[in-house]
Amino acid sequence: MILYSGPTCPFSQMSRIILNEKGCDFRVESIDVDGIMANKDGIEAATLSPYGELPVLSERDLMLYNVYVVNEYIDERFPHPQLMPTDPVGRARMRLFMYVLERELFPYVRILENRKSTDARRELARSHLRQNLEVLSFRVGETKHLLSDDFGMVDAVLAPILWRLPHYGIELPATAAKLETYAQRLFTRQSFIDSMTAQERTMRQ
Ligand SMILES: N[C@@H](CCC(=O)N[C@@H](CS)C(=O)NCC(=O)O)C(=O)O
Repeated sequence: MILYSGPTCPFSQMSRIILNEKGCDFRVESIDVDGIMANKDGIEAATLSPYGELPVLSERDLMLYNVYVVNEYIDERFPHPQLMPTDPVGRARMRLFMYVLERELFPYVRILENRKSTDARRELARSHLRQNLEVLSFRVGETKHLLSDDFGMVDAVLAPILWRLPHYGIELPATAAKLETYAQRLFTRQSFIDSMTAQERTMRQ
């Protein structure tokens, strides 16, 4: 199994975390989408998926793109530990929550990740992301992780975004203290530590 991954791409890090949680056999191929567009073997992100986006997961003749499709495939292919809830209601709730994150956080993360974004767009993205994270903070605290005590798919989605906040120039307001505590818990998880590239490690000193 090969994960084509951007060395600073938060979406790729989500899949790296999931793979580490599973302890399965995989290889990470690093590709810089914004810069040289190819890795040392000349593999270009644009040729891996129709949208030229990372992450992409390859296993034999299967090529998967879109971080949610990739993550759910890994979760089903390697069932232990299970990162989606076992019951249909729990699974639907988690998918709904992840859809909300896709709508409320991902567009701003993409703007901040895009080296071509203007300063004005970045500033607006920072402001929206900060506000939406503050709202999210009200959902944190009743359980050890976001939706339950167990670490789940939604936690793997949030961890790379929360890790990048200082790098994005975002400081959480005091009202989001619960989110900060939750973030620190995620950062000490072994699958998260092992998922980090050298560049990602320098995003928080
Ligand atoms: N919604 C995408 C997000 C992936 C994404 O935007 N990745 C960025 C790198 S962090 C990318 O590939 N950007 C290149 C581009 O948009 O052309 C997914 O589901 O996988």
